[in-house]
Amino acid sequence: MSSTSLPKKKLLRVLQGHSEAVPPIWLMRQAGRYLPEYRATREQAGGFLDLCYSPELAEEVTLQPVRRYGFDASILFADILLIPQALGQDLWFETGEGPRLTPIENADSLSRAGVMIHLAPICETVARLSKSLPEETTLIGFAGAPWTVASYMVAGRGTPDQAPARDLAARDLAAFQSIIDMLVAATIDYLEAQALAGAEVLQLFESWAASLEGDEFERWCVAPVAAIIQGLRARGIDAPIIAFPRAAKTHMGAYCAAVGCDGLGLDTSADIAAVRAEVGDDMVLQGNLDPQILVRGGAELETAIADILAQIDNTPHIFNLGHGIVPQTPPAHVSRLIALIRGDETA
Ligand code: 1CP
Repeated sequence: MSSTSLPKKKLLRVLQGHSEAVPPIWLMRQAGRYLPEYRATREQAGGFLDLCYSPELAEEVTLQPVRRYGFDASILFADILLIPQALGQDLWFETGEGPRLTPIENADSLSRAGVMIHLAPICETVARLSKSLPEETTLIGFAGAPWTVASYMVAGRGTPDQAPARDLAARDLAAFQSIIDMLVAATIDYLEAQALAGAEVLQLFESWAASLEGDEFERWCVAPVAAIIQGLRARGIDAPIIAFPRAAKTHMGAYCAAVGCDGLGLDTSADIAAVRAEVGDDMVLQGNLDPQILVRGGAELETAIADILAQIDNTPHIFNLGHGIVPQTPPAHVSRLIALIRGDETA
């Protein structure tokens, strides 16, 4: 890939296929409970969903980690489960337990009619951020990939193995397909709106890719993500798109070619050099430091970072974790991580 004028933002340069001596860095869930200022704003909002739907407060928590650490990117503060709620499914968060939805078995009770009205506050957060972020910081919008989102819609909660969704897909393929189709259409509208509001990069989170293999992986993980990316391109949205099929048991070269992503997120189990050999020189990779090593810090953190930097070796790569940062992470370890990446030995 080449371009006549290189983007000013480091993350966007890398997403055009350029390697950088010091890779750009951001962390999944970089706004979150490990930061005292996040906990304070969440308290002020009243609840997690109130925080997501308040453009002013969601903007504030998105900016907090950028202010504190100077990350190269910020990710919109929202959640992958806002789409089911926008489609008409009940969603709430049980304190200390996570999301709950009233389980569904088909798309009969869902409607696309109000989706973009419901999600308008999220697009307003994006618009505010595109004005308030520092000029070197890239704004990332996101959505969940349909299989992952549907797994919560069918089970009504997070599950270790996504058995309820796998079971529905096996029992009543047409019913499950109707939920996936609804999600594909709504996600294209939603990501298009985020891009038009100012999101410069889009990421699709497929957190539960590991529960499907073979034809089922093709049908429920590959085809819907390919359809979303194609749909966005057909509408003229040219923002780079990062797909993150966490722990997928598939050939990554084939996955990238089939979905048409510009970047690929790697979970903690991935071997960067082996994936690079599979996907070729142009695909941008992202990840994959173990969030638990960031919790422990010390010499182990230094070794793990040096190891990743050695494997990146002049290829287009975005430094990140292999999954979201956990609430137990000491904020000082994040400062240390950034100093080590950027070679600032005084930190
Ligand atoms: O404050 C709190 O207690 C809520 C914790 C929290 C946060 C900070 C949740 C609940 N969601 C979020 C924000 C969030 N979620 C972001 C914001 C941007 C950032 O990264 O800083 C993003 C991108 C997500 C995406 C998300 N939500 C995913 C995909 C990534 C992943 O972690 O695998 C998933 C699976 C969810 C669902 C969800 N939302 C929240 C929780 C605890 C969960 C997981 C529930 C489960 O599986 O049991």
